[in-house]
Amino acid sequence: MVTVYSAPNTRAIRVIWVLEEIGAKAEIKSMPYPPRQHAPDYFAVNPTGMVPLLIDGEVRLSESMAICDYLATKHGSPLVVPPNDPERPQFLQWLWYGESTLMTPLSRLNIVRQVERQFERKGGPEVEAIIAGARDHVGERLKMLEQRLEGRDFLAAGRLTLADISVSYPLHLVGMLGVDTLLGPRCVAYRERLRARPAYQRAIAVS
Ligand SMILES: N[C@@H](CCC(=O)N[C@@H](CS)C(=O)NCC(=O)O)C(=O)O
Repeated sequence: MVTVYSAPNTRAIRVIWVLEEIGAKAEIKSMPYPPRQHAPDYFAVNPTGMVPLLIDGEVRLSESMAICDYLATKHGSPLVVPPNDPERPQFLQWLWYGESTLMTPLSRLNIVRQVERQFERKGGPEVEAIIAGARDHVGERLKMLEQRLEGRDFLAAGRLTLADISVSYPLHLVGMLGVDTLLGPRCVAYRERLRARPAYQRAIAVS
């Protein structure tokens, strides 16, 4: 059976959501976050200490979207838009946007918040400048998502695909980081639409 190492509120949600959408069984090993602090033995399994990690026989993968693609393709799921489909380019665009363009400034914001929590105080003007820059970038980058969602429920092919599952995580992080005001109305409705899926709710509960 497939094993997935996970922690709450991490990119492992994407993987477990895919498993739930395709109805595939897996053993989910959920650890408190961050595993490097709360589950140091995990370093013996994954030397980066990061989640998610998938083990399927000889196959070991530790990039969330690679795992999602691997699982969905293995099960012949319509979550993947195939190479000959005219919607494939847009599928790829939004799949990568979710883990690169949108995640990059959110990760900056996340790191600053974690350090502030660790030292129990706000940073000086330099730190404030990093926060302001990251917020600006998130806001700018969300505008292209807002535009894409005009007249669409999903990002590509008129159905839920891995592109939506990719973008769902940075949208989750936007909420966790308390910058929801950066979301336009279509992004808010889109996030709600994704969250309303029973498979998503089950994934959140077990991640
Ligand atoms: N690009 C990787 C990023 C994985 C990643 O950053 N995981 C975070 C949780 S979302 C993590 O495990 N951080 C803990 C750490 O760095 O110690 C992916 O998509 O899986």
